[in-house]
Amino acid sequence: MTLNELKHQGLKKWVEEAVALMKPKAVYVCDGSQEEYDRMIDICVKGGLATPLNSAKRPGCYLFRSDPSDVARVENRTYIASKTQEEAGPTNNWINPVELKKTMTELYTGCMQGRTMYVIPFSMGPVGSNIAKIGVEITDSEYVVANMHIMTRVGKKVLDVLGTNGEYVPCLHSVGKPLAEGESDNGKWPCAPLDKKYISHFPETREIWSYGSGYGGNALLGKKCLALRIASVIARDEGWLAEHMLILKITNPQGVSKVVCAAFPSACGKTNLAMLVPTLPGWKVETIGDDIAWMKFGPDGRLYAINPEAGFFGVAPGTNMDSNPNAMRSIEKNTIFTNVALTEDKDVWWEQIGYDAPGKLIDWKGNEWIQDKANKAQEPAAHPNSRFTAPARQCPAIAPEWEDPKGVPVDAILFGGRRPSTIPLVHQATDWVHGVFMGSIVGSEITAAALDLKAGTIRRDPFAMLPFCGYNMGDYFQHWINIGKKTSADKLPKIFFVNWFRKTKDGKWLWPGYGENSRVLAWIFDRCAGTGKAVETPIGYMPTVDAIERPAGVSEADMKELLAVDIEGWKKEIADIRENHYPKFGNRLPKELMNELDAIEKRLGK
Ligand code: GTP
Ligand code: SPV
Ligand code: MN
Repeated sequence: MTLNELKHQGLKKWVEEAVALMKPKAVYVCDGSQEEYDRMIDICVKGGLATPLNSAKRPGCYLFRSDPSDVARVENRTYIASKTQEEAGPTNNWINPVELKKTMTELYTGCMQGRTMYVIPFSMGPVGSNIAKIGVEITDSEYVVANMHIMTRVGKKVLDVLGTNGEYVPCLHSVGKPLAEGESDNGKWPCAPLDKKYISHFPETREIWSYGSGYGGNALLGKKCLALRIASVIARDEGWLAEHMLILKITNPQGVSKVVCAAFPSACGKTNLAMLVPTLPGWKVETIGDDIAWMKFGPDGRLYAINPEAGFFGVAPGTNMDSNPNAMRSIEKNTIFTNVALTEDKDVWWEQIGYDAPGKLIDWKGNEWIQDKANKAQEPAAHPNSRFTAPARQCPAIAPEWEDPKGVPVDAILFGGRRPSTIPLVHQATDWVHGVFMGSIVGSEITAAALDLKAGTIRRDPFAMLPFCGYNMGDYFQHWINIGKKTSADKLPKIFFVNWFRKTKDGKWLWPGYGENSRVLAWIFDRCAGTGKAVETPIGYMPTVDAIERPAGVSEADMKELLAVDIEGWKKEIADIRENHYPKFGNRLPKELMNELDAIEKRLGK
C-alpha cells in the first residue's frame, strides 16, 4: 500500500514527518498479506541476510545471522525518558526527554538513506477487541517486518479498526545504517555500534523511539517496548496489569481446569512451562501465551488474562523433543531462526537439541564448526540467546481460548527465577500482600538474554519486570498492592513462588524440571481447589512431604532438600533485601512490603 492510501490523517502526517527526517528511498505501508511476508524474506535472501532452510525438513523456514554485537537486548542503552528522573525510578536509565529526542533526531536524520521505509500497523491482542492496543511501527528492516508478521497481527485489518482518527502508539525504528549511493548490505546484518544504540520510551506521550539495533526486544517494538514498558504505564493509570508472564491452562484427570500465569526473568523457563507436557498421568497443559500477559478485572471481580502476542520469540538452546516437544513441533515450518547453527543439509542445530551435531556446521558467526566433545571450553555453535520466531497457532498445545478477547480468569500467579540455593521448589503466599512481597524480591542468575550483563551472577529482578517496567518500580509495587484491594480476597489469584533451578554441591540439577514441573503445578492446582495438603512455615505455605510425588531419579533426601526451609539461607536473603534491595526505592517503597519483611524476619527467628 502507498502513503496516500492512509485514511488516518494524523498517522499520514506522522509518517510524512518521518520520511522528511529519515530520507528513505521509498515508503511502503504494510498490508499484512502472505505475499508481503514472502517478499520481505525474498529481499533478505537475495541480500544475503537470510538462508532458506531445507524445504523437505523445514518448509518455509529461514536462518538469519545477526551481527555478533547485536544478539540480545541492551539494557544499558534502554531508556525510560519520563519528564522527571524520579518518575522513571531507581531501576531505569533516564535521560531528559527533550535532550534525548534531540540526540536521537540527529541520529535519525538521513538514517534511512538507500533503504525502504516500512510502515507496519499492528495490533497487540485480537484485532478489534476492546482490550487490544494498536501500534504503528516505522522501520527500515525487512527482518523486522517479517518478524512482526509472526509476533503481532499486522496490516489492513488493523488500519480498518484504526479508522480516520483512532488511537495508536507511534513506534520509530531504524537499524541506523544508511546506505550510500550504490552501496548494499552485502550479506552483513545492518546495525549501529553500541554507543549509538538507543531503545527509548516516552511514557507520558506514549511514544517509542528505537535506533541502532535489529534484534528482538530492541526492534520488534510491539513486544517489550509497547506491550510491557508503555502498557505498564497505561495499566497503572487504568487499574490493570501488564506483565512479563506466560499464561497456561491446566486440566486435571477429572476434567477441571485452572489458569496459571507465571513471571520468570528472561530465559528462565516461561516458554517451557507454558508448553509443558505433564509426566503426571491424566493431566493436560495447554498454552495461552509464553511471554506477556495483560490482566484486567472482569464484571465478576476476577482477573482475566490475555496474551497480546500472536507468536513465540523463544530461546532455541535447550529446546528438544524431551524438554519441549510442543515447541519443537511449533517450529517445524514457517519459522524464522536467528543465530542458531546451520547443518550441511540446511537444517538447524543448537546445544542440547537432543542429538550430536551431524558433521560440519556453520556456527552462528558464520564460521565452520565441528563438535569436539572432549573440549569442554568449545564455543557454542548456536548463540546462547539464539531464538526462533514461530506462529502461536502452530503450537500443538495451543488452548482453544488463546485468542478469546474476554481473556481467561486467572486462578494462580507464580513467581520464580534461577536460584541454585535457598529458595525451595515451591512455597505459597499466605495472602495477596505477601504475594506482592514475593514478587518484589525475585532474584535470578543473569542469563544471556541481555547483552551487557555478566551471566551467572544473581541480581534482583522484581516481578521479572526489572528491564520492562515503564515507571518507578516503587510505584509499581504499590500498584500491585492496590490491585489486591479492588476485589474480594477470594476472587484474587493465589500467589506462589517456584524454583526449578536448585543445584547440588557438584553443580548438578537437584530437580529434573520440564515435564516433571507438572508435579508442582498439580499441587498448585489442588491448593486453588482447596484440597492440596500444606504446612505453614516462616516463609509461607509449603507442601507436606507426601503432597508432591517424587519423580524418578530424585531421592528422598533430594526431595527433603528441595522442600526444606533453609533458615540460615533465608536470613541472608532477608538481610540482603533490607540492606541492598529495598533501600533503592526510598520513600516510594510501600510500607506494607517493609512490614512483610519485618514479619518474615521475626518468623525466621533472630
Ligand atoms: P524469554 O523468552 O527470554 O523471556 O525466556 P523464557 O522465560 O521463556 O525462557 P525459556 O522457557 O525459553 O527457557 C530458557 C532456558 O531455560 C532454556 O535453555 C531452557 O531449556 C531452560 N529451562 C526451561 N525450563 C527449565 C527447567 O524446568 N529446568 C531447567 N534446568 N532448565 C529449564
Ligand atoms: C526476553 O529477553 O525476555 C525476551 C526476548 O523475551 S526479547 O524479545 O529480545 O526481549
Ligand atoms: Mn521475555
